Amino acid sequence: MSADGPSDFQVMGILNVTPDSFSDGGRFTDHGRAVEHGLAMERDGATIIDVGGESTRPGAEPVSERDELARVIPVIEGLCAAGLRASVSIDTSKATVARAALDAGATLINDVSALRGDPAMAALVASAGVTCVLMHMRGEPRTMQHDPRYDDVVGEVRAFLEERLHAAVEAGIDEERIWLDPGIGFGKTMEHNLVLLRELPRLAQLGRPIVIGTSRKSFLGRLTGREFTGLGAATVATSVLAYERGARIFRVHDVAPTRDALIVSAATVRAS
Ligand code: PMM
Repeated sequence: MSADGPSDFQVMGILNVTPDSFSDGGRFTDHGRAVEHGLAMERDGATIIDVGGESTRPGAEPVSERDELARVIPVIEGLCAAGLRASVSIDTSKATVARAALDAGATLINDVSALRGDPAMAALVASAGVTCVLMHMRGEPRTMQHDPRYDDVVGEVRAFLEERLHAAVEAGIDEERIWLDPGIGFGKTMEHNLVLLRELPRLAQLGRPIVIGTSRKSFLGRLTGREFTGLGAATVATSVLAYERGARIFRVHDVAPTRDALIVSAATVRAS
């Protein structure tokens, strides 16, 4: 990816095909435009395109399987037909949607419920032999931001991810194919998000690649006083800090600046 060889991080470009996501809702409900945007993110340096058809923003209502399939499958097919070389990830908690996405060309399952949302998901990931992201979430999107509390947010998130990692391995998923994500903004206050970012090394100690998704999230808006479209620099700042603290996969809307910042960060960390 960088001019001087392969990098040790990946940028996952967000492609939400939903009317109401955190910050880009409604922009890519047209399938052709969604495919174009996915290809543009690849040109900008994304090595993974994360396609999602169910909004998980705070307060979001669940989406039917039929609607979710109708949103994401044509986009995955379109990306693959257009010759995308980046991996396609499906952001879903439903095994039927994940199955159809794999058939359409996806090779990664991003499950914000960490295999708890659908009893068939773990067996699907195990039998398909694909990589999965297991994310921490307190509660469910509809209610998760109603006064979230922890005694020790880092310890509790770490214990949760460790438990889900063991459950996934028990279910037959190859440990080498599991990535972990603290779920920034999922049942967490601004302070919880900031402490989790600062203490990421404690999650990296679990020995699996750490995925981080801060992109345009509302705590950055609160800190900077900006609307979500003006949160590119704030997102880059958290990504650089998270890289330095052990995160390796960055789920973002603004791919090019994140890629550039991470290339410079990686080179700086490696410099001798
Ligand atoms: N955030 C959102 C959706 N999916 N998946 C992972 N693994 N990590 C995240 O932080 C995450 C996610 C919500 O953000 P969006 O509505 O901007 O996509």
